[in-house]
Amino acid sequence: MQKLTRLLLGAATAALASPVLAEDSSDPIIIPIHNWSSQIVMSNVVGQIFESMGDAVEYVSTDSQAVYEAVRLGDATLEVEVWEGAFGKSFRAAMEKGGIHDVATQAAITREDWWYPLWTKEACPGLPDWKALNDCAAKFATPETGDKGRFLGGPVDWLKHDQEKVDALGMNFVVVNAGSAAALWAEIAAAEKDKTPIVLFNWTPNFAEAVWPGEFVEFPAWEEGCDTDPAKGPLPDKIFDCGNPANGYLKIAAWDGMKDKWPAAYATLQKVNFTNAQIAEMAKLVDVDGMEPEDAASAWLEANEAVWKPWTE
Ligand code: TMO
Repeated sequence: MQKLTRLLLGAATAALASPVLAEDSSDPIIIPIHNWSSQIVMSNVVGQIFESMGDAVEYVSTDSQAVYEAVRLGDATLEVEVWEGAFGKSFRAAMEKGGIHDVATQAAITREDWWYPLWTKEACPGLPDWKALNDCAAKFATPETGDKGRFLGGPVDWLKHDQEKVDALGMNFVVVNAGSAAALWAEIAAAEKDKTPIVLFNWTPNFAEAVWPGEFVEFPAWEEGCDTDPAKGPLPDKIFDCGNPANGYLKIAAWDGMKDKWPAAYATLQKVNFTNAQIAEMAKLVDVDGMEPEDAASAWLEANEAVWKPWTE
């Protein structure tokens, strides 16, 4: 009897000394999906990792700017790809209101900006300098843009402020927004046939860099506040007189309530960390190999257990 009491006391003390994490809620973790492939595949990768831990997951198509407000309110649980260039501003604004926080910075270094496939340089030898691009604007003219050059921007929700940049720098370009990421790739592929010069929005990490060697246009370097403070950037009375960050972050964001509602999933999310090469590969599985994002995620997980299994421990 004394022995049993001692055992029970011992067990109780051990339980007190190492508090057991509460179990994850059985409610689904809501993962938002956007309109470029790496984000969709990475969301499925993280979602399938959570499912392997016994959590329920639901994917919801969400506008890539509005998502920060959705996460802040707990309507979505997390965001796996916070690109500094496109979403830094919306993320900061949501954090200031409260309810969303910065979980981790991934290893990947990101860049999003005007870009051209290398054959374009033959028509415009001063590239990548933006002034040289501007001098060649007529080479990028289309029936739609008259004697000005066409810049093919991404879908509008990526909010790249290309028109503001054209206005601030006085460029001879017209901004035309593509309806989807797939439309960007179709335009590069079409231009490739007869090596037509083309300048469009692109980013890294992405599959495109392995398919079409190319370069980013070098605008005046980004500095903090260039998008809000006329004094920042080379022109004293303009905002957006600069490029996007050339060494941008890729962060993970989460709803503040996630760590209490799904503590195990949250602990894993804190360890999720992808490199440029891994993210480019995720995009390739869909955009080059034609896989469905869900299957691409399963294939990636199967081939990379050594990478992600430790995140669940
Ligand atoms: C937001 N994106 C990565 C497509 O530039």
